Amino acid sequence: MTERIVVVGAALLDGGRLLAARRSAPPDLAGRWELPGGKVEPGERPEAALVRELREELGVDAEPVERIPGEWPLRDAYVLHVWTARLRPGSAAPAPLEDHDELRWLAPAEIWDVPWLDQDVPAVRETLTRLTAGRAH
Ligand code: 523
Repeated sequence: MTERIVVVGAALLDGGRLLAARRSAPPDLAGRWELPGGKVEPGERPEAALVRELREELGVDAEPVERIPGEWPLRDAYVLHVWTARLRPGSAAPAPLEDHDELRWLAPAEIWDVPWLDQDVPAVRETLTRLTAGRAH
């Protein structure tokens, strides 16, 4: 049986806006926007992977808030799990250090202004529902 590998994605929220990150690689994903994150390493808790990936990719100190229910298939044996997350006090502002070439903080009315990866769309839609319901900020 093929092993299932969880990829964690962060719906990083600040001031009622969602961070979107434009991928710079690989070529078939470059130019599309995603919830930043990456693969959970063997033995690693997914929440710890989320914090690690956000530090590596964006240079931020973040904390997971809550899991968005659901999981979405990616290529091969990967599945995407998403958490809302927020910056810890004193964190640096996010910067595109690796994997991305542009970042945007999107207000609810701007969420669909960028071409998200197809597989991220359901979680982005759910995040938007929470933002507009005032359940996340
Ligand atoms: N996705 C994806 N959406 C999404 C993420 C974070 C990842 O579709 N929000 C896909 C893209 C890749 C796979 O999941 O096919 C792994 O993501 P990647 O490359 O960001 O994971 P890393 O950073 O762990 O990968 P390495 O650079 O190989 O360490």
